[in-house]
Amino acid sequence: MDCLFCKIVAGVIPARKIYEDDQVLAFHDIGPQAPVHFLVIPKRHISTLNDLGEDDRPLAGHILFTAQRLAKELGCDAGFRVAMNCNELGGQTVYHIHMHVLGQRQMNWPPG
Ligand code: D5M
Repeated sequence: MDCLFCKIVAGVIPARKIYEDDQVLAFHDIGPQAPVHFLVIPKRHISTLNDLGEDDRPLAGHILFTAQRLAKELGCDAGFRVAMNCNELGGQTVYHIHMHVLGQRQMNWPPG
């Protein structure tokens, strides 16, 4: 198992978990870029957003709604940002898809 986030799912590497169910896991980002910064990942290994298939539509929706619910629970009612980086040009560094959720500071546009 070479994937860092698969190791977090398996409990081999610790993480500050926020939520998990049979399909997804949410945990705090190790290098937070905002007062609230967590990641929502599928438990199943999917390398990049380009590897999501048609059959993954329910999973993609579940990731998004998990992000929305947890953002609210962590006090980001006033606003937050979600981001998914895809491949090197998109700024992806961990090749197991993850939705970033950032909140409790003013976000700017465009992102870097
Ligand atoms: O984002 C990858 C993100 O993963 C980045 O914000 C750091 C985070 N990260 C890396 N290792 C860990 C561990 N061990 N725990 C929690 N968070 C972690 P990307 O979109 O691929 O650039």
